[in-house]
Amino acid sequence: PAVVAAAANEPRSPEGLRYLSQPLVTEIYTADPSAHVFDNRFYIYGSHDINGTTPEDDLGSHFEMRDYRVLSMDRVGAPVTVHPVALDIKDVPWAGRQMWAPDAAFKNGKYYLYFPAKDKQDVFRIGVATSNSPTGPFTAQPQAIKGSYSMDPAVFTDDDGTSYMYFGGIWGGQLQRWNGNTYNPDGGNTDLKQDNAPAAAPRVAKMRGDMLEFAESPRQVQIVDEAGKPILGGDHDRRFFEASWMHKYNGKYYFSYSTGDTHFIAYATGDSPYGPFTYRGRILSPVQGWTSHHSIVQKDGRWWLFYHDTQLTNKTHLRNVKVTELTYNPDGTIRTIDPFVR
Ligand code: FUB
Repeated sequence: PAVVAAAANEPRSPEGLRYLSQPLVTEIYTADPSAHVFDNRFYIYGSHDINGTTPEDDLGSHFEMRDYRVLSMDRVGAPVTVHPVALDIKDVPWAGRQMWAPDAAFKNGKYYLYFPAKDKQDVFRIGVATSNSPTGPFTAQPQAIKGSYSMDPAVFTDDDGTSYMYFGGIWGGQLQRWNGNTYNPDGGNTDLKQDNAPAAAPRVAKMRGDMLEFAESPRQVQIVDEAGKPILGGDHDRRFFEASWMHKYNGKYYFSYSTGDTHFIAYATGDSPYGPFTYRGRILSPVQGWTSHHSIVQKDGRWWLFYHDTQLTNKTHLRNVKVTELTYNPDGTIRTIDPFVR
């Protein structure tokens, strides 16, 4: 009977489904987890969601985050530490509002926190802050990274030590307003509005050795179908929306991302960090909540998918980070994860 009672008390979604995994922490709201392993411990760099006053809209104005908190744990299932504020918007001279999904890197004996925020002109830029500790506090550079724009940075370091930043996101992320690398204020609030043309492309730029600036102008990342044709703007089930992530498995580059309004985490693979990447399928089916954002990291020979949903609040802007194991098929494809137990 005790077991039956425990099952009856198990949290369920508004549709009555059991969740695949439980929130890593409940004392603060967390989202957009970029997980890394430093010194054999997981460090999770994510958004720190707050309940602001701005009404919900398609630009994500209700995501009004103002600081970052780092989470850490020795292994999946071990206690999670919620570290103090790592970076506050008041300490970033160029930033105006909305500290969205960050990422981090370790190089040259230093930790780097990469974060997007709208500047004083309300244009998204990406900044960098440094620390001697993986949990901060981080000190922001006085200006955003030169030539950076849009949001959702993900910094990947290849086996040869070269680091690349992937970034961008349409709709509230403003990527549709960037023609090449030039800002077009008339670019609108959604996408390129050309359903039969290639979708807006995520961007990639090699990082300078000091990790503080780009070493080159951002390039467009091509995502193509099995026939080598670009994924089109109208293909909402497969086209890039936001939440870039890069990892390498068996020598292949896996570029993964959110499809936004269709709520999948999808992936595409290639032979170079610059792409092109061929669409391969879905990593994560839609979670509870509008946004989906993830990271993939290996520790002790196992692969982990960090993601978020809105289990704690059922409010799209008050999310909670989760983790579950990710597995590959023998041909290198990733088994799609359902965030609910059906
Ligand atoms: O958290 C704010 C934004 O929502 C992120 O930058 C996107 O990836 C989406 O999760």
